[in-house]
Amino acid sequence: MPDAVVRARDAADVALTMRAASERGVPVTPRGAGTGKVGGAVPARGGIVLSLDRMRAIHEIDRLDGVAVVDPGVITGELHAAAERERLFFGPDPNSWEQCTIGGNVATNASGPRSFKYGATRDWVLGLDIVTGDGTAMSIGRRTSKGVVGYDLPSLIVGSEGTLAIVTRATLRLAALPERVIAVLALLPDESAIAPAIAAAIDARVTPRSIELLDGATLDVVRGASTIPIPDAARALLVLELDGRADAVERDAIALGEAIAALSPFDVLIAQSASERERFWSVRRDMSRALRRSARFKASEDVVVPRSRIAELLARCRAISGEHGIRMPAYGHAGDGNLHVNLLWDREDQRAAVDLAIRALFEAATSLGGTLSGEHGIGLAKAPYLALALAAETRALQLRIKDAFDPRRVLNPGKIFAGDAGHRAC
Ligand code: LAC
Ligand code: ZN
Repeated sequence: MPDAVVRARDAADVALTMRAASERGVPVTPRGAGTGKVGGAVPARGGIVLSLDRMRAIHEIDRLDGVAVVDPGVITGELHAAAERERLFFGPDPNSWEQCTIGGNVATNASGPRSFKYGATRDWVLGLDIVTGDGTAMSIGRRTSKGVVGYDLPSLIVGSEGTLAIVTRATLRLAALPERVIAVLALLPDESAIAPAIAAAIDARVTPRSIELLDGATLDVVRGASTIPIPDAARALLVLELDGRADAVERDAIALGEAIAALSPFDVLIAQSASERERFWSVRRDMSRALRRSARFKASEDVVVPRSRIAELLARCRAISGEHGIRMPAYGHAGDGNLHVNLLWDREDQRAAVDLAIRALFEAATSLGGTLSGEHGIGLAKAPYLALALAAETRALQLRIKDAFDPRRVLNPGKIFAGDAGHRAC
């Protein structure tokens, strides 16, 4: 619980709060919609929760510049809709897009299925208005798509999880709205076919916007409830989504389907209608809830590896799962090598085994050339593991950067660096 909550109405409220807190050394935890997965918005050291939920105006959608200017409390889905009304497109699509906010997306460099083609939030941020830890307000970055003037500060703020500055306005890039979207669903006989299937798509000169995966352990959980028949022999499911001009997308979907069919004994399905596309996605979207129902406790991880190593990571998950007696189904954004490995358990006394399994998972991801988080960030939950991914000198440099923005270290203490809280079940 915080000691106080400030619901800022504008950047002046944010600056005033930060000046007062910084002078007195009071912790401030910025908060958007609170949908984050690693406890980033939890006031770990008490103090003030600074909520940006009242700052939710879309100031501009500029067709000619291809730019949106928005408040931090704007819901990501509202920005998608506002851009689409102008036949424009904002790429990032974290799964919580109906609730999460742009400020939180900037804080975590959020992304989702579409990042395979469109990148993460960082790729869509041009400029930011920020308030630093000592209450200084400034504009950083630009409105133009190009610009090389000094250090790229917006890129530094994106993903800094509220530890450097608070975003009070964002200038975002918009693209042209794709005319048509088609989904392709493929079942694979084993996990070693995942990376070749992605390579086959690229060889066919097709860039899907999404390449989503459900692994064999996940399929075992969802098989009964799935709207798509999933044979027992299928050990991986891919949902690939293509977008662009209608005629090109239709041709690409066929080329992609043929390329993947050559690797699988199962039929490749192409969604012919919006409702069929929705049916493919419902298998993926219901995943988290289906897994949640299948055990008393669930922790959801977010590791990333080079996509060629996905099968090895899944094999390591199976070994870790066997060793610690914790079920570990995985799903996620295969095109980016970004997997949500879930840990499912039923008894309180398995907690120690879960912690060992999580550490082993992080060690597996880093040893395969990957890292601790693809899209959720480090926050409170993964702070104890930071040293697995960042060397001492890198951590020291990052803390010196923090001190330049937040000399009293009042902004979101306990997050990213000072890992003193265990990983929480969600
Ligand atoms: C997802 C969230 C957990 O991809 O990132 O479903
Ligand atoms: Zn995800």
